Amino acid sequence: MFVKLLCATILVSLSAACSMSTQPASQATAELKDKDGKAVGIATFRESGSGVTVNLDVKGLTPGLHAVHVHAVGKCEAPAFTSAGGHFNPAQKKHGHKNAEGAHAGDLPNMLVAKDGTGRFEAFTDGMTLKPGVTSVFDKDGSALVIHVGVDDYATDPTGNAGDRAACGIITMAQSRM
Ligand SMILES: [Cu+2]
Repeated sequence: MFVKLLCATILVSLSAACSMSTQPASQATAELKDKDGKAVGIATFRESGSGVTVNLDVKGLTPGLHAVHVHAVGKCEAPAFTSAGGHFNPAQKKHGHKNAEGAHAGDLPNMLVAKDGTGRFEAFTDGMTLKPGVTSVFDKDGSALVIHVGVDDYATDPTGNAGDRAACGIITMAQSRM
């Protein structure tokens, strides 16, 4: 019985490896950590024909509204996370959905964190892709999901006046699930 189970496990891993090498990514994740290196949640990215749906599930953050962006570099060096660069902006636009010259591809809606420090979020964007291309988050230096201490005003270029960076996670291709 044990041997049979083991074989099944190996088969599953092999088929996952095979499909990864032949299919473009349709799903990605980012493990979010705060400035102390504590895990504070996960971001999931799912690509469909028309865009990418971003889901966040977080804990241990301060209650209230927080800006959420995809930043241009897949590097999260605590405590300031400035290593993640500015907002992901392959189209060279200005910041914010209320900005006439906006928005950055990485601009996402604010997320509400409840009194207990948890928050959930779902947003859809057609500004970025997971598959290769000019708007792919998997460009040469990768990309990161950043949650800010403050609120995005959706207008102030280039940051949305969202304050320091509270959490950061490198966007990583997920193993495809069959
Ligand atoms: Cu940001």
